[in-house]
Amino acid sequence: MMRTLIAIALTSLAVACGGQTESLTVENASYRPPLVEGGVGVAYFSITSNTVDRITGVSSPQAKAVEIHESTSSGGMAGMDRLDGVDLPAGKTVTFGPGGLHLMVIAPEIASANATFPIQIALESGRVETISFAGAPSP
Ligand SMILES: [Cu+2]
Repeated sequence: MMRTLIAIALTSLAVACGGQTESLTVENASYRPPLVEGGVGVAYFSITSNTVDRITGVSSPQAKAVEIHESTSSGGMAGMDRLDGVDLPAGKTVTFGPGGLHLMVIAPEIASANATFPIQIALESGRVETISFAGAPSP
């Protein structure tokens, strides 16, 4: 009798964990290339995960490196901090945009006009997503 109860408990746990499919929604992915070769570009997007996760790494096959930054201002001085990762709460949109979180793209290859720029986002859950960023004109 006890053994049956345990079996039932384990079964319902498996259903609770496996019943929801992980999904990741990325919107407004835009990329601003550097003005000069070897410079630094910036990428913005918004991302929503339906399960709790964390961005743990960013990279691009077309750049030397990609870093996660957050803009700061203290005592009237604008600056930015480099972050190791960004938490993604379940179902909440996290926005990378001007004045806040952003991706810095170090020494990207110079792409032709209107080409998309690929950036891979690695998540703590093991998921890896490649996002195509739409090129924006240089400022
Ligand atoms: Cu930055």
